[in-house]
Amino acid sequence: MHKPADRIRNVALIGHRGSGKTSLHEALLFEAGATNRLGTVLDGTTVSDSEPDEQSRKMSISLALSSFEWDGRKINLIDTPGEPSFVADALGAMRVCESAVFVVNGVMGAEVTTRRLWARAEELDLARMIFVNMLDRERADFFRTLESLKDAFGAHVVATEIPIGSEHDISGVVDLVDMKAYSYDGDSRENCTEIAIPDDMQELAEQYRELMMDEISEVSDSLMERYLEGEEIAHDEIVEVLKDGTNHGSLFPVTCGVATGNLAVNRLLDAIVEDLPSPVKHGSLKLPEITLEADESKPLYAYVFKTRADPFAGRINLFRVYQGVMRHDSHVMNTTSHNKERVGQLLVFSGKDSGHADEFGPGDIGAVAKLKETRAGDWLAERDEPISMPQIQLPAPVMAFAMEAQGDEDKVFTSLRRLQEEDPTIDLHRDLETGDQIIAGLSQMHVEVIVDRLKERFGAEVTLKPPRVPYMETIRKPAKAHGRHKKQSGGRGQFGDCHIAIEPREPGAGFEFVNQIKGGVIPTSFIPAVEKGVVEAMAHGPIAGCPVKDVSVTVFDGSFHTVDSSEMAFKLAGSIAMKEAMTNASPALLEPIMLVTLSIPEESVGDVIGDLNSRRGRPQGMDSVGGGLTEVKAEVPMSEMLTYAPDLRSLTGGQGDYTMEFERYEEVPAHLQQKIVAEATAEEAVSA
Ligand SMILES: Nc1nc2c(ncn2[C@@H]2O[C@H](COP(=O)(O)OP(=O)(O)OP(=O)(O)O)[C@@H](O)[C@H]2O)c(=O)[nH]1
Ligand SMILES: [Mg+2]
Repeated sequence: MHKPADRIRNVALIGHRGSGKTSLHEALLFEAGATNRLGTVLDGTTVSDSEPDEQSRKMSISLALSSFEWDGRKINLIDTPGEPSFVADALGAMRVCESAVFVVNGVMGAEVTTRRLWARAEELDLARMIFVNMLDRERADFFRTLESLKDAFGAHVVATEIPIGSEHDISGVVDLVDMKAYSYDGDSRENCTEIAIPDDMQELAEQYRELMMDEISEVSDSLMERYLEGEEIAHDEIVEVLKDGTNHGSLFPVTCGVATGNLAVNRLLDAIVEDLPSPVKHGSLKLPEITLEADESKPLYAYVFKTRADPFAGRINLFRVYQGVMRHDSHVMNTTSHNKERVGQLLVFSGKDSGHADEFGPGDIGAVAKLKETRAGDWLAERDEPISMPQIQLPAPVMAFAMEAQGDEDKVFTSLRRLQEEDPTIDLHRDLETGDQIIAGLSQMHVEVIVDRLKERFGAEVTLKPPRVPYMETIRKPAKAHGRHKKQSGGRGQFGDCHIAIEPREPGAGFEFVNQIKGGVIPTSFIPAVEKGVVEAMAHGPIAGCPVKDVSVTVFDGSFHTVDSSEMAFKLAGSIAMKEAMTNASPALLEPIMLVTLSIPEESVGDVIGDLNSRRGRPQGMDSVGGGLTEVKAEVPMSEMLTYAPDLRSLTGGQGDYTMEFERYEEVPAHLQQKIVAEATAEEAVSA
């Protein structure tokens, strides 16, 4: 039997790198009785950082699902990585959950990844709660963190509890709904005792309860009136309105505690089942082709959101059932590959182990092993009918390395392709000019993790060459051009003729092709050929031969010949026109700018910033984060950061650490353009 949909909670743990998601996941499992000991990230003994590289790097790399029962509900809890290189998994998890618990470091407040992912959660319409973690740390401050959360996410962020004590002396929490206090002793499952609100906290608690009531009354007109008139509001009504506001994204309750100390984690568990929506409550999924309801009597539709490549167990696919029931020993259709798949064993992950399940009902999340042609992004359904999920926008893999396979090349490439199924932000391709095999990811670390996994899991090895900067080109003003391809040398001639107008688009808007041909001056069947020619010309910009982006191209006139016109001729005409148009459109060379986040000892801040300045870096702010460390953020062109790791090491006596991610493209300063053009031309000469 499966769990009824209204008894399910699908929850993603989201937040900045190192905010304590994995530790909280561990504590929630322990508290719910799904495990019997509290593993730690430091010892590499948590349930969700189960991969060897996650344990050695002390960070999450892939999402991890755990399913367990609490208070008669089934909670599917997904731990996600905070490191931006692995954001695909955080977004994948958010896509299939109704709600997210944002885990925030009580020293650092609302950090950059937390803010970014909050915006994505908003787009996906997720119910959200916040857990302010690490309150036992030096310089942690719940109230300052709360302010930073309100600054970042607005007034509807509302504390429903406040901590008792701070830093090393944190001992419990006051519940502002019930006005009850709880004290914690040790980290065992029975560590929580109800106590009287400490005298010296009475006033603070009253004050924060009032702030909470102000916000809660905002979302209910009937409650607002009585609240303003000074009427006592019944406890149940507060709870109901809080739940409703959270479900509809008009309230974001903030709770707090210490994940590694299992402090107040039991209360978060209660809040998850009580305040966060079930799949039924959250409503149906409206897709362009069909609306899916959490109804078990309707045909099955399940969405695969994660594929894991295991060298021994084969492929494991994680899916979310949106409608109907997924049964073991059954057959389903993959609506993308149009294959019939046999569903053998269904898997459920709970704590350290996985077990078998007979079926997963609507709203539930589960796993299946050994499907042949199914991977993340596919739908499994009863019938092979077209169905799509709105695409999640993923960052582009800009950090590209040429690589060389060591030993068995076939093994390297099949293994790489399997890792690519796990992570859609990896790009593998061959550089057509140099013939190099390229592997690209979101950061150097991202690519290194893939190369390590290749070796660890599949025993396949590659060496990386130094990365190359993916320069691009664009245009700054509109231009028109005429392209004509005509050949009449015996036999059948060739004739293609088109007029195009091009204009710049917003940065990041991409390529657009508009057909404004009237009266059939170019037959419709040849228009795609013109576009093809245009696209081919855009592969090599007029300045340095780099790909061209963010351009709108309109074909508005032309002519044809009934006998001599062909696709090839129109393609050439399109290409000729585009080359000329780009030259006249004030072309510009663009370089990728990276957002670099450094964590360095306070005493080396001056040296590091001086060095960043010499790399054309622009500091964006810094924060001291405790432990004698300062976090510095800066925007720096990628070309200046290719071999940064050893330099940072020597600037900081080995103490510094950094991550970087792609931010945007910017024009290369004029005085540097020449050098880049010269290098690009030299490279072309070598490979030619
Ligand atoms: N003092 C203290 N340390 C904590 C707490 N929660 C987590 N930590 C520590 O902080 C570090 C990061 O914790 P993780 O649980 O790995 O954080 P995460 O959010 O999963 O990190 P990523 O997966 O890299 O995004 C680890 O060393 C934890 O032991 C806490 O409440 N108090
Ligand atoms: Mg983690």
